[in-house]
Amino acid sequence: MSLQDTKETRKLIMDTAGKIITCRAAIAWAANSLSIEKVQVEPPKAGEVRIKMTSSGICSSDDHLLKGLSPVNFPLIPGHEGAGIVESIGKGVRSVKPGDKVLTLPIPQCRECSSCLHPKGNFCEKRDILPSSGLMLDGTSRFTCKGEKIYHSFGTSTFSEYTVVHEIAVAKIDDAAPMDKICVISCAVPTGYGAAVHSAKVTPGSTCVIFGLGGVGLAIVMGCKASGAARIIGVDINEEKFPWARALGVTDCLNPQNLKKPVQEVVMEMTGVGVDFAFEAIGLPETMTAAWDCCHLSYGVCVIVGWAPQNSQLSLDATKVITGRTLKGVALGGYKTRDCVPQLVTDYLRNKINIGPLITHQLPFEQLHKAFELYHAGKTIRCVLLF
Ligand code: PAD
Ligand code: ZN
Repeated sequence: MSLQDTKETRKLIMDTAGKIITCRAAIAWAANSLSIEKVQVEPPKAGEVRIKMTSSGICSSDDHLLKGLSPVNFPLIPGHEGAGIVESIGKGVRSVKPGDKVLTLPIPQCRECSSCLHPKGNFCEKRDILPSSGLMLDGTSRFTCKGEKIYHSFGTSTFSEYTVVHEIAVAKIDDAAPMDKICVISCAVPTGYGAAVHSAKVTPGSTCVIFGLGGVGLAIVMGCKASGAARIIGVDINEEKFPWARALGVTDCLNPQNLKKPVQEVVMEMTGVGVDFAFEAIGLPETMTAAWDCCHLSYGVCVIVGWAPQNSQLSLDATKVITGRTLKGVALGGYKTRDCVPQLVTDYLRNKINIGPLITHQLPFEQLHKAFELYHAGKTIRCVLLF
């Protein structure tokens, strides 16, 4: 059955609205223990939306939780980079209706909290990361398996045929969006492209360095290129990423493991003065420090995108903090998600952003383990699971 088929979708909505749905979902019973199970998904409560998923990307942040690198409650359903069709809505939901194409938002936009009300803030206080409860805002879960409560993750849990998400974490998107690919505009694209274009505001003619050439790092490359950067240096220990990176505009590729000096010294030598913009898209304190050390002392901007493990600390040379460089972190590109993500979809449909190169693999959901094997072997940029 094709989910793009509106008639089938309508039938499905009529059959299931208001009922508990039994469907397949991936459950992480503990760290490093993932299996596909039959789960029960409750109907949405007030302010919630139940979504029939069509696709979900595998992001390093899912892997981060699955490895137990941040505290979460298990068992949980992972996944946050999702696209789907609204199956039913709870009381009071106005921004979407059954049949709408939507993206899930790992950072919601409640439009009421201090972050949402501030012109520059996007780290909504109603998110469920840092810290994570794994529960909906009313303190309960919508998933059970074999009679046991299953926790949500990122407030999205997209590795499930059906999920329940708060209305504030759903973006209605253009009807023309291809539902087997568009999921990457739920996380990788806003995160990376936005880090360059919206957060760092990369300038024409500038020099940039990007640490980590995965889905997020390559979306940063796309943002740097679109902003007119003249030189884009890509750093990764996996040289299989280099051809993809070059195709998107990386001018110089460096593998730190093959260098005789620390990568930041090599970047300094290559540029003479340091880079205008440095990005870290790996999630390790040592590469964050290296990115900072690549920046021009007086006007370089270092943007941290990678998610470091719990309790890790950054250590910087304190004497060189006063020189004028900027260090900043950014989540989801700094975008106010419900306002901006639908526009990114429209920009893609108008050929202003190309998401094609980020999606190297698409696999049916039941091949989840193969998808993770490919990801861990460094063979994928984004592998998209299809439901
Ligand atoms: P990915 O695993 O696809 O890519 C990471 C890349 O880094 C891979 O190509 C690795 O080979 C490379 N790498 C690993 N270790 C090193 C090293 N020591 N030196 C150089 N290269 C290395 O991940 P991703 O692109 O999905 O995500 C990247 C990070 O961004 C990750 O930490 C993730 O949790 C974070 C993230 N942040 C946000 C946000 O909003 N800030 C959103 C989504 C993802
Ligand atoms: Zn993500």
